[in-house]
Amino acid sequence: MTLNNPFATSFGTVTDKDFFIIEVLNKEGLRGYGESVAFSSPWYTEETIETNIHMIVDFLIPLLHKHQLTHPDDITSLFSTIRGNNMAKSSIESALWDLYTKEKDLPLYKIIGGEKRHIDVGISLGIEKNTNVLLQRIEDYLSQGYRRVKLKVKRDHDISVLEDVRKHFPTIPLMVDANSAYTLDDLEHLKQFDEFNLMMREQPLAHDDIIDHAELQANITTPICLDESIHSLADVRQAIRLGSCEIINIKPGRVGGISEAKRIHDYCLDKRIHVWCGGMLEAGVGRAHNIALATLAGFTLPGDIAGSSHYWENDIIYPEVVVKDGQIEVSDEPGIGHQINEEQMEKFTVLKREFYF
Ligand code: OSB
Ligand code: MG
Repeated sequence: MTLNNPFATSFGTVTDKDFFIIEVLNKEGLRGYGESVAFSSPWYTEETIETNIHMIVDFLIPLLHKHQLTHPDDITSLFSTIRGNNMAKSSIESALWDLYTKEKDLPLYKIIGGEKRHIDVGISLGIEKNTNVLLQRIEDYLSQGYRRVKLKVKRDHDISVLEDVRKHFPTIPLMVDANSAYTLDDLEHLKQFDEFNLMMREQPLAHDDIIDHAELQANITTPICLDESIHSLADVRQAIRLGSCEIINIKPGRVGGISEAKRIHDYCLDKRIHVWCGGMLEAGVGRAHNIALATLAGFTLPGDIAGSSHYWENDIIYPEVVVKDGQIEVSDEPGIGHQINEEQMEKFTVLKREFYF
């Protein structure tokens, strides 16, 4: 599907997004849906669409064939014999959560213990060539009510952008995401970000680091938020213990699914660590899972969960996700609370594979 707004990060630009949907059917004909959030190339993590398909077909489905599952929470440990590949795991796990909650005839958000009926959302804006374009886009999203603005930054495209943005918007809730663009050699440069009253700075250093982040955090006042570095609750525990960050961006795809995302949420709530739900430019299925997750009480900060129309001309779900006054109203329908738009799905489908149990 082609993005309405091509998305540029410190690594490159996403214009078209390939992805796949897992559909699980039970004997009664109920269907659950999950979305892989892997990209076509391994710029964000090592996973890709193709590696996901390989993992699912050759390892994860055979595991499911061998074991009888009783609850979606059991999937994390069932899949733990396969190392990593969390996005592949999550696409199946989240589909089974949707099916399980539809079988119970209850919304996913209620079954996982969510409370909020409305969730706060922010907008994540890619790198723009021209600051005036960026300022205009910020203005647009603020006027639609989005509750905070996240800017992508990279070397040579950071301090001057922040100066311009703060000149025009001195008090808006603002944060930056570097997608690992810096190293500790940039420490003196990185200290300058503290002047802009940012809510947080997301993943400034290497995608697989928590040690250097701890050193950086000790030298700056703005909270660090980890994204790429966090793949599990174990990673969160270590990062918190080391002081590598003060905030966690939770993405179900990156941590292997809804269950692990909830475990991280529960741990952080207990430790009074703020969390929020990140995004992966999902289509409607993945977005609906993120919305359900973000209803949990510990999601205290606005998520990267924009409305369908920010991403797509036509989403693959109905109703589409709508943002009103910076909030999304959570559906009370069973499962993920949105139906599949079969016509849209069909239009974008290039390959289907079926597996029998
Ligand atoms: O780093 O949070 C990120 C999109 C794709 C991959 C990584 C990231 C992002 C975003 C956009 O920031 C979030 C969204 O609007 O889905
Ligand atoms: Mg990020």
